[in-house]
Amino acid sequence: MTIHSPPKDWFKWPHGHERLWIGLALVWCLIMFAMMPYWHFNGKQNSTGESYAVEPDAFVERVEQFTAANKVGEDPASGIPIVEPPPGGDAYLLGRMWSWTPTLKLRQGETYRLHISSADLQHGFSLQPMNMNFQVLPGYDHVLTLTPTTTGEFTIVCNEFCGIGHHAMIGKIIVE
Ligand SMILES: [Cu+2]
Repeated sequence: MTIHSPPKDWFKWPHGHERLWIGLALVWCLIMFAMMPYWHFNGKQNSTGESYAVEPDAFVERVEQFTAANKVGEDPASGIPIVEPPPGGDAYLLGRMWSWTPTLKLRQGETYRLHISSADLQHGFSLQPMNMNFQVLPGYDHVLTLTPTTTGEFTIVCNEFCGIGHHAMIGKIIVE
């Protein structure tokens, strides 16, 4: 079998419907591109972009201190502490293979500064059913300014594949 190279004049400029579809795809790309800055300034569920460098061990220590100071209970099934941060104050959430800790108990209408980081590798914070998604990286304390507007139980799933227990990496935020 021989491989033949295409004839020298193989390229034909798009024409007719082909041109139309390329044009539509290009316009759609530009709309999507413009939406990125638009949502940054007008979206209601955006990150404020506030983040700080932190050693993973130091963050784990902060989470432990926060948990010890504000613990109100424990999940009977998982043993994960339930923590109620002071209204209007700082809350901490740690992602690690393969859990989210602690379970946070928040109050509707109060604004919290939620510090999120990872103890090991990259995880994804995905709050359901709100579908809010943020990257969780070791070495970065990512601060989200959060004001719960609805009460109920919200599930945190990890949306970055992080190993064999990834599917079981489920956390909880309770809003009362
Ligand atoms: Cu994960």
